[in-house]
Amino acid sequence: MAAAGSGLLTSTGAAALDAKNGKHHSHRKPPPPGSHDGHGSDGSHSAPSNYVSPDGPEVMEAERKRGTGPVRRFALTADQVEFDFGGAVVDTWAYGNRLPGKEIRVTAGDRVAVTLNNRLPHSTTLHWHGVQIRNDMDGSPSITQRSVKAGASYDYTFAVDTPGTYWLHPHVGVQLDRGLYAPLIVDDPREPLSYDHEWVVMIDDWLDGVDGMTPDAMLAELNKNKPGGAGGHDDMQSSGNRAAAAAVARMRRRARHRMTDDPSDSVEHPFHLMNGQVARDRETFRAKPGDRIRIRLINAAAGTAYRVALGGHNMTVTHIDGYPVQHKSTDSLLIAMGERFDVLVTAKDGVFPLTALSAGNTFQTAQALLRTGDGEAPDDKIRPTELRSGGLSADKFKAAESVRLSDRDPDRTINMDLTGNMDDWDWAINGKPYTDSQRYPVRQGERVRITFRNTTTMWHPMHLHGHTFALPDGGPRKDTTIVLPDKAVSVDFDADNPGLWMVHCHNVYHSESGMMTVMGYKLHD
Ligand SMILES: [Cu+2]
Repeated sequence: MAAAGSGLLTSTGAAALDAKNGKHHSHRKPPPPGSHDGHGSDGSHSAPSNYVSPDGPEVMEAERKRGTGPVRRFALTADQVEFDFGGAVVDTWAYGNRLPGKEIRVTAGDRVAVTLNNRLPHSTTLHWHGVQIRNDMDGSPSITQRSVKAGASYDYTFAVDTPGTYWLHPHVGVQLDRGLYAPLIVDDPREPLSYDHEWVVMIDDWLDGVDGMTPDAMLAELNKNKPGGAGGHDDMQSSGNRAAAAAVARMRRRARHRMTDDPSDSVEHPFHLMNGQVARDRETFRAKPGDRIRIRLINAAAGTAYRVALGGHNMTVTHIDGYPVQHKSTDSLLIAMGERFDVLVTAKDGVFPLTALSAGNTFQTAQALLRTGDGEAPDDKIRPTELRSGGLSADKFKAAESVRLSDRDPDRTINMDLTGNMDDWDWAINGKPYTDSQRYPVRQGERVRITFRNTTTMWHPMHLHGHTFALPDGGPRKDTTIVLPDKAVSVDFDADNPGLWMVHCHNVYHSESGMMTVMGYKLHD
């Protein structure tokens, strides 16, 4: 078992190891000749120097400040399993024989100790989405750790000091689009909200194992047009190949006829799941009329934003991406990949559909039921009228006063132009597809602004690891924000968590095709 935080991992060593394990990188464009980025043609590699090491003293100092509460132990086994979605049986990968994986619930101030057992036929990692974590536990392969090899185990240990709704998933390839995800809930020891029940709801789009498709086959198909692109995916089944090709062709056709710049699905998924179930096998949550229910909505999808409503109810939004917002009541929400919304509802008497409508042009739904009384369940394809308003998005909210980022001019502005197009699938940041030696420098103590400018015709939910930025004008604190086509979004944060941190689109088919980079804390001279 690899010892976490052993102090032996240098970024150079990790990169060299990753260079040897180049199979899942084969879809990437090679770096231009003479480029300082990326691996040399002989496989040699020089990691940028003068950056904080993921397990360096600066990282450990930041971790010490998060406290030394009790250690809570968990084990997760990533395994090859079989699921049945309303009669469609698929082979896939998941954390145990369940979907989503078993919830990890701790209290702010705790230390978390999770042993990952990897029974997959591929290396993997765990990433703790939204957690301001110590850098070497962040799960970014070849940046913060070596990937955990097939058959191996790894101990993740870290303190959590901020309550909220988070989740976990791998950060290797397109594994997120299998069944590898679970909620991570950090309770507030001084919880200010009062409610009778809590309902954690993970929404997901699904293609793995359907018609022989796999996320890797889909990624290869998407990257087929790319110069120097896919090839070498010799393990693909041909039926899966054909299914992926047909889905990609439909997606590109739809994109040409799209009427709006709304977040739409970029990669077709035949199933949409709420807590691991298709609508036909929907989950039922039971409560009493008048009960107050806190629903924690988590979009764990690889490529789909959802409009979400609870039929017959208004929802009071209390938190976004784990952080409190000024409460606002709405009939529906728009939730991008990686985003979380906590809402309070007061249950009426009857049976009500909690529906997630895929925000693309395929109009599929995921559904669960809230049942507080007798009565017939609504049709599993019903679309509550509450969805008609289109869904309130996170940018319409303000941060709660307690978590509002202080007013301060940025010490540093990083411009990230989101680039690429749907036909070439050449997604990148500032025109440069991801390599693990990229660094956008910041220094500890700075107020940093990242300006995401979307030059593409697709929308991108941009995610920053290890930090919680603020949207402009007192907007909510977030770790993932929607950037619509032709729009720019500036996010501000304090550089207070040293290390090397991924910045990427949370459409996994965009990030794995290049829309991903690394923000690095410079060492002080
Ligand atoms: Cu994207």
